[in-house]
Formats: sequence, C-alpha cells, structure tokens
Amino acid sequence: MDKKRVAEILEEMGTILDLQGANPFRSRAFHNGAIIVGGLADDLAELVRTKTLTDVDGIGKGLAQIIEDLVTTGKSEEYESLKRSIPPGLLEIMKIPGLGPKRIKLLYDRLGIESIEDLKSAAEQHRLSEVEGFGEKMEQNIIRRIERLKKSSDRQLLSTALEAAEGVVDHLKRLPTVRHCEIAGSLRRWKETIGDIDIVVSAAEKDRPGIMEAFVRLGESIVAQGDTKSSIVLATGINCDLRIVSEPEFPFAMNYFTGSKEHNVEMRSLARKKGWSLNEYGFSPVEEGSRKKAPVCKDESELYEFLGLRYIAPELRENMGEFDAAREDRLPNLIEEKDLQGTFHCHTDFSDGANTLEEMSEAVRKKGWKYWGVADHSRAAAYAGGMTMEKAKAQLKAIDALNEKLSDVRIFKGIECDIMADGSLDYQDRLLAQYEYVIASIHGKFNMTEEEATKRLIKALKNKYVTMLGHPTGRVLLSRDGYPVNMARVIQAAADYGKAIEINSHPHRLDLDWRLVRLAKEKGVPIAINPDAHNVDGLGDVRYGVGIARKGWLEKKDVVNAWSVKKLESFFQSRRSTART
Ligand code: DGT
Ligand code: CA
Ligand code: CA
Ligand code: ZN
Repeated sequence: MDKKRVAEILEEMGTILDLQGANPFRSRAFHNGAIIVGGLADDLAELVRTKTLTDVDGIGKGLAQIIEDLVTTGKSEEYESLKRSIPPGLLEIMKIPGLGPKRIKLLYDRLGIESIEDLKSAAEQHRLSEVEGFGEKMEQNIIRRIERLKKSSDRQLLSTALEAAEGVVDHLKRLPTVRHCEIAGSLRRWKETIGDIDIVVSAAEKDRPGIMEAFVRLGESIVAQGDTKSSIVLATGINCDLRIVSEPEFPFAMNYFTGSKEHNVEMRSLARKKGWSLNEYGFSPVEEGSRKKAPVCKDESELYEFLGLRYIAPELRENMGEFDAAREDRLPNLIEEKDLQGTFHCHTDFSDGANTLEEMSEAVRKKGWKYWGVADHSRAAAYAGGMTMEKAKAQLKAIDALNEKLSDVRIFKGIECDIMADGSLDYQDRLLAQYEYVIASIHGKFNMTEEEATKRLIKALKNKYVTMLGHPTGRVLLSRDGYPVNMARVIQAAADYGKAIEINSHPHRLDLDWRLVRLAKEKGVPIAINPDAHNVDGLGDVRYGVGIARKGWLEKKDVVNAWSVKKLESFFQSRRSTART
C-alpha cells in the first residue's frame, strides 16, 4: 500500500472518531498522522522495514502499528473495526460541503440521519429546522449541494439515465433523415448504474452533419462534435455519446457499442478463429490482400449466427458464461414484463404509502394484472408509519372486505415485517399467521459484522411465517453500500427453507444484485420482482426489476409474480407447512 492510500485511511479514521464524538486529542493524532505520512520525504516501506516509523515527529506507537499493518498486509484490524462502528452512509455525508463531523453527529443522534438520502428527505420535509443551529436556509443549501454532488459523481442510476436516453432517442427518431436509432452501452445491458449513454444511429453520409447539429442542441454543453461521433452533457449531468454509421454497419456498431468490453473481446476472438477480424463496422479478412468477400449481416442475430452462436440478449453480454450457453443452445428464455401477472411489496396509506387500498387495486387492474400483494410496514419501522398491531388487524379486515367486492383483482394479504437485531420478527406468530405471506426486511440497526448480519437474515428466513426476504443487502445505489453480509450463505438458507427472495425494483436499490440473482436461480430459490411501491406510479418500477431479473438469467418459471393466483395460493400455503420454526 502506498503513502497516499495510507494517509487517506488515517484521515478517514480521524473522521470516524470525530463522528463518534471521541476525545479530540485522539482524532487529531490521526488527522496529523495523515498529513505527516502524506508529506513524508522518506520511503514509507523502508521506514516500516527498519522499524524507524516512531522516530518521525508526530507518529506514536499506536499510529506506527497501524501504518505497519497497512503497509505490510494491506489491512488494519483497527481500521476495520472503526469502520464497522458507524453507519457507512455517515462518511458519505462528509462529502457535502459545509457539514462537518460535529453537525453530522448531531443530526444522527437527533434525527437518525445516516445517509445522504436520509439527509435529503429530512431537509425536504423541514425536519432539520427542529435541530438547533439548523434553519430553513440551511435546508435549502443542503438540498442544492446534494443535487450538485449527485450530478458530479461519475455514475448515475439506471432509471435516470434511461429516462434521459429515451428523451434523446425520441427526438432523433423524429428526424426524417434518421434510419435506425437505438440505445447501446451499459444502458442496453441494464447495468444498475450507468457511466455514460451511448446511442447509435444509421443514416446516409450526406445527412450526418444535420443529425449531429440536432443532437448537440439537446445538450447543456458540447464535449465534442464531428460527423460520425459527438458527445454532449445532458441536463441531468450525464454524458451522451452518439455514433452515426451506414445502414449495413448498423448491426456491427450496435454490437460493438453495446459491449461489454469483455463480451466484445470474446466476439473478436471467435471471429478471428474463422479468419475474420471484427470491428464496429463489420467483418474483414484477417489475411492481408485477401479477396474473400465479407459476410453481410442484416441484424445482430445474423452476426451471432455467423459465429456459430444463438442470439445473445444484451442483458447477458458480460462474458459470464453466455458464450458456452449460446453454443450449446441452453440460453435462458428470459422473463419479460408482460409475463408478470401482479406483484408484491406494495405500501398503502396504512403505513407510509400515499394511496388507499382501493386506489392501488384500481391501478393494478389498469395495468392488466390479476393480483397484488399489500406489504405495509410493521411496528418497528416507526419512521415509516409502521402499523401498531391494532392497525394491522384493521387493515386485514379492510382487505377482506375489499376482496369481497373486487371481481377482477385479487389482493394478497401481506406485511413487510421488520427483522429485529437478533433475527426475530417484529410481530408475534399469532399475528403473522393471519397473513397469506410475509416479507421480512431489515430497516434498522445496520451496524453489524458480516457474521451478525448473515445470521440475522438466516434466522429470519427460518421463521415459519416468512415467505420472502425484502431488499436483502440494504444497499442504496451511489449512496450507501449494503451491510456486509455473506449472501451465498443467505441464498443457501433460502433454498434450504424453501423461501423466496425479492428483487427490489426501486431504482435506488435493485437489490438482490443481478450477479446474486443468478446464484439464487442455480440454487432453485424463487424470485419476486417487487416494486416497493409507495404510490400508484411506483408500480411501474417493476420495469427495472425485470431488467435485473433478465440480467440474472431468469425465466418465467423462476419468477413468483409470473405465476397464477392458484399456484401462488398453494405456494404460500406450502411454505408454512414445510418450513421449520
Ligand atoms: P459505462 O458507460 O461505464 O456504464 O459502460 P459501457 O459499457 O457503456 O462503456 P462505454 O460507454 O465506455 O463504451 C460502450 C461500449 O463500447 C462498451 O460496452 C464496449 C465498447 N468499447 C468501448 N471501449 C472499448 C475497448 O477499448 N475495447 C472493446 N473491446 N470495446 C470497447
Ligand atoms: Ca456507456
Ligand atoms: Ca460511451
Ligand atoms: Zn423496506
């Protein structure tokens, strides 16, 4: 580990101590240590080797030990345990200018704010002004700074990028000179976060300057402008690249710019084995001066066919086994949004949702779905309007009554029940037994070691009444990593106990991660694509969940909410009779 990184870690340790409200002398030792190490003229590794670190002014025994651990092993137990001692989101908040550790600690102690997301919503709801030293003006400033910070961060949410890209594509498609126009890049592969937007257009050569002119006008600023390639920055702060190619080149350009890089490398190597070199414009003979006529491909599927492969869907193009599967004709028949017949994990105004049971049912009917599952918050999630047992019982009655009335939509009675710190559930079995299904989720006490978190989740899965796990890692994309947890063990436990896991489709979460979705599928764990909807519009978020499900190789049969009401009724019932308590 080099000097710069060691200095960063010492600085971070000092900040964590500040956030804890530790003795200021102690934290200052770390901040000073960071400055000293960062400015060392001598070779740090040499100082460690000769055990002369403590000779440096300002570096005591304790600090020297930490530095030695970092330099020799790349790790420090003291650093790791300090990191575990605070919610990871608190350090993120430090990135917002004007908020020091003292203030952040105050907000954490008083309002439980532990991430940038928390802070933003508290500022928007004017809850910060309740705390001394914070006023309305400060709230406005904080919101603005958070927005700026998000714009400048190098990646964006899939949902933000998709919306922006679709706007650009709509615009370009309206130009009569544009033949084809499609989104490529990580967005077409449905990655959970996006670096920049890539769009490919086919058009006649003479029309290209005009198209580029129209394109760059869509940007807040122009990064580069040419006849075949331009790059702009859109209002959301995201970059957007446009390539224009000829009609015959279009499938090749789409394939190349969809990526991933790793997928492309393998494509090119397969082509080479057949004597062709492959690039974004087409095939050309490897042998110089060869008169071999390059194959023409009218679409991507012909391109794959030429290489002896079945068509590989963009979501799978990560070079993670898709080539073998395509060769051996065992690619999955990927789930599509139209396969969904309903969804679970929906909130109503019984907890922190905005709409009533009736309004949600109507929205579900309009979507053409057959059913939906209510899952409001349980008591422990007090900040989210968690229901008292009385309120929960009243809701159960209300659902029964509404189900009597509704003819074309079936409401499943569910609950999003908090998993307590020890892995037990927030509600007693007697109440849980009255639900048709139970989503178990963690909403508090994120401060755990990996072992603690893993055991906590496994214990919850083992509960007889639990049907599925909600947002399993608690991550918030671009803002907070999930708690450390051994998901392989958790997925194995779900398989052992016959439980399902959700893909939380909220664009900030997309949790279960698609890499783990594949593991769950291999283990035979059914997946629910859940919107975590807090209003009728939120139901639409299943779109992102479907993308992640496809990226995780899921088929219709793997997805709980592609099943019929009948199959679900027996699935929910059988979970209880087979599960151990
Ligand atoms: P991003 O933008 O970071 O979310 O990810 P991508 O995959 O959209 O990457 P980007 O925008 O840099 O490039 C788009 C595609 O172009 C990428 O997926 C594959 C292709 N590509 C770009 N650079 C290279 C390269 O150096 N080698 C190969 N084989 N392909 C490349
Ligand atoms: Ca990109
Ligand atoms: Ca790009
Ligand atoms: Zn939740």
